[in-house]
Amino acid sequence: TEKSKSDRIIMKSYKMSALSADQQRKLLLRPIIQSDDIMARVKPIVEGVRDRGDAALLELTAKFDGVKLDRTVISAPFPPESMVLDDRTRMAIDQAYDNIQKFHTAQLQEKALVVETMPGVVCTRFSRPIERVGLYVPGGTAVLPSTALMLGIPASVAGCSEIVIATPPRKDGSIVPEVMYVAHKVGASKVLMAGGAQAVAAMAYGTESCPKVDKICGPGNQYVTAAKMLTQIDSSSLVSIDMPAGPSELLVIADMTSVPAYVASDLLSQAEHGTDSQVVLIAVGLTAEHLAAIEDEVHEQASRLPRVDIVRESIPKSFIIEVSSMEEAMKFSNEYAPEHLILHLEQAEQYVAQVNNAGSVFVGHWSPESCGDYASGTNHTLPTYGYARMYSGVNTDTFLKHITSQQLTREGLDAIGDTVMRLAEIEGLEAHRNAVAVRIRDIRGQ
Ligand code: HSO
Ligand code: ZN
Repeated sequence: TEKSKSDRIIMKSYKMSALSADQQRKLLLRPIIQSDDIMARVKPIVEGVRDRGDAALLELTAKFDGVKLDRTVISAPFPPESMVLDDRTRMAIDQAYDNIQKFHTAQLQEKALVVETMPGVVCTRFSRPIERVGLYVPGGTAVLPSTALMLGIPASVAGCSEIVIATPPRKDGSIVPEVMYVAHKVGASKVLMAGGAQAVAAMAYGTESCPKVDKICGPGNQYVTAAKMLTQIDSSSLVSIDMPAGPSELLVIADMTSVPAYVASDLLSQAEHGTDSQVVLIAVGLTAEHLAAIEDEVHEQASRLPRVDIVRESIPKSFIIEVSSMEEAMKFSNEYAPEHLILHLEQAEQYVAQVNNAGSVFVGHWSPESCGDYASGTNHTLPTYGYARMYSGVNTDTFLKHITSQQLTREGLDAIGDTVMRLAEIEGLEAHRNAVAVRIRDIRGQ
């Protein structure tokens, strides 16, 4: 209605000192991501693809994406005409690619770790790529080549031999050229033209034309997330996933040195992702005028956005908390464990040491989240929903396993033997003890 169109776009606002412990705890919660209802709808889709492969996949793509395809997969080498881009687009993708590749290559620890724990007892750890990986690139209204970069680059840097990129086709049955170009650059072997739970199922179980993968990574809606969780717990698929994904979120900590227009622009950049996006502003010792200036900027900038309808829903669900010290701000932020944390602070870099839980941190007034979303080098596939407490974002290690090895010399075994035999005895595992004892007898000539 006309009225709602002119309504002020405003975040909820609290003062920390006025909130009870219980109210504070409620503000840390996110909306529920996995309802039983969604699981119940996803299960038959996953089972259909598992049991009937490509045929089921084609039916589901017709049903959900409204396009009748005659095949499910495009295999490399991808036709040049599928990735035609204008120069500005290609140059932007190339620069982002180079930065992301630099940062993810630096994460590779190519040399094995070798530690002699006791004389004659050498333990090593070395890494190997996960052979076959499936990368989910969401489609829908938005074009998301950035997600293809953020998943495809670490997979290629890690050395995965089969990279499958799944993304829903457009109405004309084609895949957006930007995603095809990235698929080509990262050395993907296949592009699966499917989205949703059905794409996840195809990669988890394999179909006639889609290879079965060992790990599935990437963000997605609730159906995609539900399918990832379902296939992961099904031992017959033998597949793992990167992390549980929920709606995007951002927490900004701002003090009096912050620029209202910058703060507002950052909040909105995250709020435009979806109606369920979460944005939080922690205002540290701001005057009423400064806070009002930020709120005005939020309203004015939001009103001019093409995605204002999304922001109109996400911003009123978001909130501001006024605190009087950085200590309070950091405490709340660490408890909230945001996917993204922006420090709009004087000497912001001093506070990085106090960050314990966050997916990725943006330090100072000149570091908008958008740079990390697209091109600076860090990954944008990050833990949401408070999972930043225990998960890392996607990184090169996501696509590797670490294998350990050990080699003992005769002297090494002699030195450690009694310890192992005693521990085996305590556990009542005689065969374990014996594996050492038969050798020790020879060494010690008993
Ligand atoms: N902010 C998103 C990533 C993204 N932004 C993709 C733009 N494109 C992850 O939370
Ligand atoms: Zn973003």
